[in-house]
Amino acid sequence: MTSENVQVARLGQLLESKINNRTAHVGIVGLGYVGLPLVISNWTAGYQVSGFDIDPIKVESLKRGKSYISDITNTQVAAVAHDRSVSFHCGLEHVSTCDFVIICVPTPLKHSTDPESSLEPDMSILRSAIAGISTYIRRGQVVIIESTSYPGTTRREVLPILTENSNLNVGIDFFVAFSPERINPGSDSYELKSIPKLVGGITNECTQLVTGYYRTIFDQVIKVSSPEVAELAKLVENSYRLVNIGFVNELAILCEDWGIDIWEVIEAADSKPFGFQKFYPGPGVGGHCIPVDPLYLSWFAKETGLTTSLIDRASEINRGMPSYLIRKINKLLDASATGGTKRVLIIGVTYKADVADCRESTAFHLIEKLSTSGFQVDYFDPLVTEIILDNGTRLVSEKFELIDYRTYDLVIIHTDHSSINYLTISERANAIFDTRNILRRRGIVASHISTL
Ligand code: SAJ
Repeated sequence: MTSENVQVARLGQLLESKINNRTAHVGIVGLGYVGLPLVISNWTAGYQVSGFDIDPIKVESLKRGKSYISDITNTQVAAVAHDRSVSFHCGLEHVSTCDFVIICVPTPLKHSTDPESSLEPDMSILRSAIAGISTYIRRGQVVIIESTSYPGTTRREVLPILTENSNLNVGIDFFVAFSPERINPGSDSYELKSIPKLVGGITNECTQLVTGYYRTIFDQVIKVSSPEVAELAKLVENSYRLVNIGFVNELAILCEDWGIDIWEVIEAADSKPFGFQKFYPGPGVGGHCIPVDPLYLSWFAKETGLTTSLIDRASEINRGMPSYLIRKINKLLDASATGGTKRVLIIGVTYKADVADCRESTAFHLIEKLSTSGFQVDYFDPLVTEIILDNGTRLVSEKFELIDYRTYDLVIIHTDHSSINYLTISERANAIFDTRNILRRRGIVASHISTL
């Protein structure tokens, strides 16, 4: 064996022993909906854990045992925060004491107030986090990227930053891999550890070490041949959803003209026991993943002189749904033409049912478009007490029991939270536009209720 191989073997053995006897020190950079559950998973597995976040409010909240993630309880955070083996930091200097450093920072799109404009990746947060840790990276460490990004990010964006200041050789002195997050917000059907974990290392040694580590956290770890495969697999998972949601949204618009019930069509197609997964039309696509990640793939294709016409068109259809809803709402209200300012009540403003998360929620685009069209807009959401629109307007949720439905020309169901009393709404509202078909799914059908 060459001296290099001996060195790698020794480093690998040292890390493997730290994994096996749980003496490894795991650093998690970015304590959001991905990083915070990982802090808890690593603590549960018995590791020493350091959490790092640039937001001092988050760090202080965690130190006080308080959660800011809807899927993580205060009890879970308190158990972790009061344990001597866990610490939370704003600065990154402690990274040098970690054996594993997992990067879970956001990779959003560049902000645009126009929901129908084309968007580009915003890599600034990831680049800044990597530059930050590169100061403290040392021999023998393992760096894992979990932040979603386009193929080649780990190899061509992250690795050069890590090596330029450290003179370390990847796969020899330190190890780097990509492993996509697969968090499922608001879902209790899949516990984090039960969701299979993909791992693609820069070298085989990188893949081996990271796989061995994740096997102490996740039930199933799947090795792939490169970081690019792991990066692209994540984008494929979410592009699959974006395209199929775009497909049913387009169908909903066509079925409106054809006078065919799209909801019945979907259930009929779903009677096929194989080769079909149902998606539902809606007010558009929100959340941190589905409207965002596929555009990293679309952008990467364009950067390489190629196109992803399906993703682009699906994204365009989904982003156009709020405008389509406005046209539909105008038709519904013209039908009940009464003078004066039209008042509408939005039910549910989060991006999907039963999560207190408004990121990329189409409710905001809908409210802004309604307001600029002269409507008086109120909202009710049991999980969100107030919202701030892009233009700075602050809205406070109505109290369900105090809503006077007679004063609204139209009630629009945007998010179908399961806790809402839809029967009360259906009995008291003058007219309802149910973009989720939740009323019919609850057996509530009436002439004053319309849907997509
Ligand atoms: N939506 C529709 N019609 C559908 C499904 C979703 O309009 O048939 C809308 C939702 O209302 C929401 C958006 O699309 O606004 C995204 O919904 P989602 O069900 O995909 O939920 P997310 O964004 O929380 O997606 C996450 C993803 N998880 C990861 O990326 C790690 C996704 O891969 C999961 O499949 C999804 O959770 C899930 O199944 O809950």
